Amino acid sequence: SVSAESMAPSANQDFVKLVIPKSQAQAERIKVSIGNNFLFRNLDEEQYLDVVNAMSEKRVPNQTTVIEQGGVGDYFYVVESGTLDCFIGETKVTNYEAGGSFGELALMYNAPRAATIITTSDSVLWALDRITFRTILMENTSRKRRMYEIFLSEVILLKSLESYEQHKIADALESVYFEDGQEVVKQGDIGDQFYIIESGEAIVLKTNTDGVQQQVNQLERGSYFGGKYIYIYFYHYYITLILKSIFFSFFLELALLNDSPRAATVVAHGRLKCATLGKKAFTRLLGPVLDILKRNSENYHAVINQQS
Ligand code: 1OR
Repeated sequence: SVSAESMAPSANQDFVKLVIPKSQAQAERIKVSIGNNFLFRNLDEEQYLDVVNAMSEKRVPNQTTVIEQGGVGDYFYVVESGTLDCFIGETKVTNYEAGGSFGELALMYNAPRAATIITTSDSVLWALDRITFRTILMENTSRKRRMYEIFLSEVILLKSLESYEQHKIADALESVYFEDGQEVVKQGDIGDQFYIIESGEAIVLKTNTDGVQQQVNQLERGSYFGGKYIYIYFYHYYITLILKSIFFSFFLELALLNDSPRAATVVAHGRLKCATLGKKAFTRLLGPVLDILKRNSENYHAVINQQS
């Protein structure tokens, strides 16, 4: 059964809250499913409750089309369990698993569905209706995407990405601030954050085996670090151009995906603002991006040239 209650009179829209009754167990499962999803960050208690109330559970067998490209947007979906593939035309562009979400674009822009989404195993989804999505989740999402849009299109590593892929990264970013002299990452620490400089400068310091600390690089807006030391590999003088082009993909891969301690210290030089990404999101979002970059050799050279 579905009931509806009017929203507080203070709101100047005719938003009628949708309340689909749920068991404690269902509410708990929703909490887990959206726990790692960036679109649900920063909701206050009431908004969170409104979202949970409005969600409906959809059990979808394997090989079911959940969204059809060109169709009308009705729901936004969060994956509780199962797996799905996303196709644009005949081409598979991405896939989803527990914690993932899709179907926001048609709701945000009143546009036809941009892709087809099909289950590749029996799945449990939570569907959020268009009105609740627009009323509660959209503002934050589009604000963040707008805020980072220009910035991400300037970051050399991310330049060649489709704007939708940049938007997914924007969803996951958080801004952090550092004062002059403050350490952002420390050599030897095991860290799990990746940083892109939004404004300000940072200095990269490396302590050699004799214990002498030296400045090895200076970073500015658009530079990135903490993704396991991309710059170390490019910066080192003994990596010749030839070596670079042969081993570039290896270095990049290694730089992004290994788990070694921080290879250098990065210190704020003046006030520093960074956009940061946790390791899980980093690997999930930028791991696949590597494949795209690898296919794009022009961009490879751009990256190499910028770093050397
Ligand atoms: P929607 O409401 O349009 C289809 O319904 C959903 O597929 C869409 O929202 C997104 O949530 C999801 N471009 C557009 N939509 C995508 C893409 C995508 N990937 C997933 N969806 N890509 C850009 C291709 C030029 C693929 C990026 C990897």
